[in-house]
Amino acid sequence: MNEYLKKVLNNTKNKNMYETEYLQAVEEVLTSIEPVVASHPEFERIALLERLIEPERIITFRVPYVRDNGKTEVHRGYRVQYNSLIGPYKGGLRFHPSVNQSIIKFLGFEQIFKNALTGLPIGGGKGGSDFDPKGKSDGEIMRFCQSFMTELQRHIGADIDVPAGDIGVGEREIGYLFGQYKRIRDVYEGGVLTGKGLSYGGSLVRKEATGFGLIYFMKEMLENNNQTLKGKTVTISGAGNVAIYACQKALEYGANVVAMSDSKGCVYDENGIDLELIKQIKEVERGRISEYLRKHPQAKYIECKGEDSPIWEIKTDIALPCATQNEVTLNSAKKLVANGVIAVGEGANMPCMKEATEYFINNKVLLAPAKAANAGGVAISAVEMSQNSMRYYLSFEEVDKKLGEIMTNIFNTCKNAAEEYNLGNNYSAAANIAAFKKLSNAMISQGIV
Ligand code: NDP
Ligand code: 2IT
Repeated sequence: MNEYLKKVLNNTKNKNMYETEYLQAVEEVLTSIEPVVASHPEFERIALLERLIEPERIITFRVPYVRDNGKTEVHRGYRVQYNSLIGPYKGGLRFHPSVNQSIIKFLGFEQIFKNALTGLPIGGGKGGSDFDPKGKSDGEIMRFCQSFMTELQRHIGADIDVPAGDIGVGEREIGYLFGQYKRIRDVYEGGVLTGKGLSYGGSLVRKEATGFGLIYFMKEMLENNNQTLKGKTVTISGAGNVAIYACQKALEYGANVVAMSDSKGCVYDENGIDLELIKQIKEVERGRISEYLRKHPQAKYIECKGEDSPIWEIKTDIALPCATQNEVTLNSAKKLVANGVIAVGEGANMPCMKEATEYFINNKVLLAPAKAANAGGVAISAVEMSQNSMRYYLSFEEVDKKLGEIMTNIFNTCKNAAEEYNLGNNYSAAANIAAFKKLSNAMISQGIV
């Protein structure tokens, strides 16, 4: 490895010794941008990498709220305002008990590159809390969101930092967060949050955007390699926002989705997944995916045990990890390859462990990297922001067309970088390089800040 890269990586490791997810994300990027860094020795003098890696600001705060039973719980809130080079900090909020500073920093770091790839004016940020929304009443969710926003509101704004959803944060939570922001700041500022409900400033297609975008990217990648989605078997982990709309678009293109999952287990339905039932269970009832069997008793439910998710043992042409980070282990990658997988599309952020990514690439599996393939969500968030600025709404068809164009552009950006740097089908490295080149140009133009 290039000496400067080695030095930066070692320093980052020493400074953030316990932040494993964060170090994983940084190492993955630093390793893949070597050809660019090696040809720009001047980067070292201006500490370009050190400045890109160090978040502009990390905010943590206390979030107390009262449970229905009268007891008070205290959680930790985070917002990492990572990088504002090319636009206001932009990225989701995650509510999940596993949330810690390492996870928010890894997500924020990835977001800078992803947002750069969209071609839209958005910087990178991420936030959230170790609060677990599961099993909480609407009242508890509302009080938690209000308490969270009471602190967060002083740090955000339509031209400063624009949060949105992620795991555990969907339209319901964004509604409560928006209401509290408006109440405290006494202003209607539509562009301060995205993923809003359609009745108060949300954009059509934002809900579907990440999942649809993933499939648009996958379609481009397959077609470029003389394949199509039609007739392909697909397995999708997760049954949340990304997974559901990836499933919907894959079905529209004639694929056969046979399995989906949640954090407790997966359902395998040879006859094809009944997506309307999944939506009913997950979006309406907020229940467990095992409920699927109440209507389709012939389907199989396989419980999650240990580190390897059972969904990756199912034979498939295309695997779409859409749940969470590091959900595809090397073992799982080996099973998928042994079963003949031809393509993997990362709907989640960093879903494949480092060794799994390498295994796919070495075995000629087409891998659609998260920073590129799941960028449709944040891209349509940016389109929501611009509609809010214009005080105007675009139609479903207009936004969907825009999404399709953005995903095609992102794919072409990756493909061109892969060609320029002789990376074959390693679109992961190509995405990192393309985003890094844009960011480093902006950094040089803006001086030492
Ligand atoms: P949701 O909360 O809507 O759904 C998450 C799904 O993944 C659920 O089915 C959940 O299971 C499962 N899951 C979550 N955490 C774990 C875990 N630790 N182990 C196993 N399963 C888990 O989130 P989203 O669909 O919005 O997000 C999914 C992924 O996509 C995340 O990585 C997110 O960062 C990424 N992403 C999201 C975007 C968006 O616009 N929402 C945009 C780009 C990326 P259960 O129901 O049991 O909790
Ligand atoms: O990871 C992501 O890109 C998101 N959770 C969406 C962020 C956004 O601002 O829409």
